[in-house]
Amino acid sequence: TPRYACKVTPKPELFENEELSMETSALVEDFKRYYGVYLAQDKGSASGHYLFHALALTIRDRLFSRMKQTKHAYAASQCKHAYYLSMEFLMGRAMGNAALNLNLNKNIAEAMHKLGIDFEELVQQEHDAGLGNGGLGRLAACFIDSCATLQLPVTGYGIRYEYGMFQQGINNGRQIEMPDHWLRDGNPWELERPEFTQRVKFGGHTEYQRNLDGSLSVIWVNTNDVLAVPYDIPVPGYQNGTVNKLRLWKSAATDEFNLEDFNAGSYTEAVAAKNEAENISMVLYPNDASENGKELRLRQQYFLASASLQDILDYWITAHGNDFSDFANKNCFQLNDTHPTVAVAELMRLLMDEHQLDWESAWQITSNTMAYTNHTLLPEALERWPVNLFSRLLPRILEIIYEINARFLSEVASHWPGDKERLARLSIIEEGHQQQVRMAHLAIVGSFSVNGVAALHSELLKKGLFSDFYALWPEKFNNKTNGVTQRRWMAWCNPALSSLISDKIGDAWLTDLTQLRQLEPLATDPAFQAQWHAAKRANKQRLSALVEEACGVQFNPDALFDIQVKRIHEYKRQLLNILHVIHLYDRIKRGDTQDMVKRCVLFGGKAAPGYAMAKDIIKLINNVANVVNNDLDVGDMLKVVFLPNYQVSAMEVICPAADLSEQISTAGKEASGTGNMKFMMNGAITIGTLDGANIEILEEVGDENFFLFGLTEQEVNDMRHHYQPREIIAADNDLMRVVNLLESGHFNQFEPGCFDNVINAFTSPHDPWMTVADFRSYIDAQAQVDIAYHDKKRWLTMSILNSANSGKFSTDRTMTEYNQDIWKLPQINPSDFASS
Ligand code: 4GP
Repeated sequence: TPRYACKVTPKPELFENEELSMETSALVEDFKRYYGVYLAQDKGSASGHYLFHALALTIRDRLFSRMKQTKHAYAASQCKHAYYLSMEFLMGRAMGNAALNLNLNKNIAEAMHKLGIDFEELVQQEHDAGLGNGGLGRLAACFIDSCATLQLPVTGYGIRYEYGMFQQGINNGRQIEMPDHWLRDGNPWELERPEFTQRVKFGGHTEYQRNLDGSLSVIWVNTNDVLAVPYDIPVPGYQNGTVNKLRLWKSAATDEFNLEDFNAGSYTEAVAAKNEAENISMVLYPNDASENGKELRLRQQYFLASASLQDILDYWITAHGNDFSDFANKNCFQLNDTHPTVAVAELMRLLMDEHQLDWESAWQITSNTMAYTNHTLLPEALERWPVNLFSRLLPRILEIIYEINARFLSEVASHWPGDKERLARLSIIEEGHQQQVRMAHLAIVGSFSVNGVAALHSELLKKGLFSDFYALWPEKFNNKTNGVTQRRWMAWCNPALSSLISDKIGDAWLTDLTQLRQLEPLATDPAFQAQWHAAKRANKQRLSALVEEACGVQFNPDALFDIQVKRIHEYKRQLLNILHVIHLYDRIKRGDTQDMVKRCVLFGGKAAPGYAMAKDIIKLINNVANVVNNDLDVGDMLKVVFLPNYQVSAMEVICPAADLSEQISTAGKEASGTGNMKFMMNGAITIGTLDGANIEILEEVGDENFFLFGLTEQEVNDMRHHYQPREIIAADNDLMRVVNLLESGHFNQFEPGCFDNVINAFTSPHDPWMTVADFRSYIDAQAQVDIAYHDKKRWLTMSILNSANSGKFSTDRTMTEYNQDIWKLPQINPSDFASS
């Protein structure tokens, strides 16, 4: 799999003959010490691995010293703190971002140059931290970046998976999965904190115990405990002295061996049994927006919730003893989807069983500190756990969930007397041949805030999925439209465009993205357009080089770069995109190329290993690409690639180079999208449906700067009942030709039948994604794209206006809203607190 390159500015030539500043000299000295002493290397060896580590350790010192100061400031101010609990943090690479946020970019490039080393190459040595699947995990990473930049006391809690998201290879057009042992070469950014190790219980049973005062308390006994060892990763704010913390838990076995085995002389077997404990943090489940119904996954969820809450309570107790009266005023937990929701019951357990609070006080605290974010409406992603699994793995937690449910249902019954059906619909426990715990219900009942991730999505939650809860507690529901951090997604990954922008409007946009609006008057300025075009073209060349290296296909930087990168999922409709590609191919073969522009179409994304249809779609894309790219009639009118192993560092090269951003999900299915925002910021124009945050992008940029097509969410639902794709195909000659090509086996001449499943799916009246219904309007919108791209000036105006109007989509705005409406944290500047 290729390593994705990302350019670093400024170029070393700038520093010839300059005196080294103090900062740069210190970097040189530290680097030499790490390289020569700590890593014991000499000049001759110069392996990239050691050079990278020496620089990482040099930077890390500067991060950790600020992290200490930040921690001290939070403690001294006794301020409220929020915790972002998430099973995924898709961080990507850290070095470039750290250099930028510490304002050391220039000094490091200079120091490395002095030593004859290329900073850019070192940056590319770093392995992506792929501890997430896609949108939800990358969002968490952008959130903590913005919180640090806003100087908000927020800590991330997650799992330190030994194996992150798998590495994707392509073999004969099909996805193959390879393990991602990202820690193999060591992770210089983390610091192990064994002194904060926690114990997490599993299994066993509960017993009642009479206390000295005659009251009863519950003890959870005979458990198989697992240790949770924390590793801290610094999260630097943008040039502001704040460095927050991401704490990731690794599981470890306790030293208690199975004594029977041990005494029977089975020492080795007893030691080997420790594996079960260590497995908990072994691997990230590679499914996005779909069910992970395995026991190990529930273990992971409880492991994260329990270790994190115990850690936070320990910290509280150090300062306040067993007095929890102010706890809810000083702490807030944001649950990233239902994955960490078992925290609701776990906090109850800890407060009651470990710290002797009564139910009412514990519930007061829990229900005033938990807040839940939903990230998808797809029914297959709604987590449910079998009651019998829960009772075997977490018996005490299940008892508490039952009690929460009983109290909740009595509230429902008094609100809607006699409404048995509603009671069944709302219950945390789903009845049926196998009882299940509905995690979303537990999350809503236990939280004071419930939010969706874009305006449409939050409305659909209220109208559909959670309508009964909305009727009961309308005040809990709110929207927080997603964003992305412009530090990584513009400043770092697109230096060409960023320096052009900063030259014109200054660099305040780095912490206030709405400043980009100042570019609006320049949108039609010919000189500015020429510079914009030059920056975009350089980025397109950079991507072309990557494509050539990874796929052996040449992208012409003057062609339209048409890009769809995201997880492969039927609702995202990569299929619709490839149908358009086939249509273009068919037109070229017919000689109908009037008004057609040269296009380079790039797909990228991983399919969940068990998702057969998504894997077939990857195969189809590759087969079509193979035919198109090797057809002499097509030439460079059309090129198609599937770029393997799409990941954060790949997007850093891709989004600055995009002209057209494909956001073409079936309306009502994409909760928000965040790739759409990265593309917009970097001056790509969206072709998209009225779905998720596309709607808000369209609002910001105006319909003359957006290619809109497709059914609305309402229309999709109305049409469902009388959907006849075969009739639509028969009535549309272009579509008919596309389907004929597919059915005739044109793209699978030596693999007969290999696309039957795909063809059957999209031609079925039951196709939930209604691909055929949107074909005509998509093709027409694409024709408009061609017309616009022919007119270079018009296209550049649109491109500049997209970037200029992307201010809303910074996570700085998103986090400010979470803070104002949910967390209510003060901003803390570490330099206001003397450090010790
Ligand atoms: C994703 C949604 O599919 C995407 O629309 C959204 O932008 C992102 O969350 C962040 O909110 N959902 C998931 C998931 O990744 O696993 O449910």
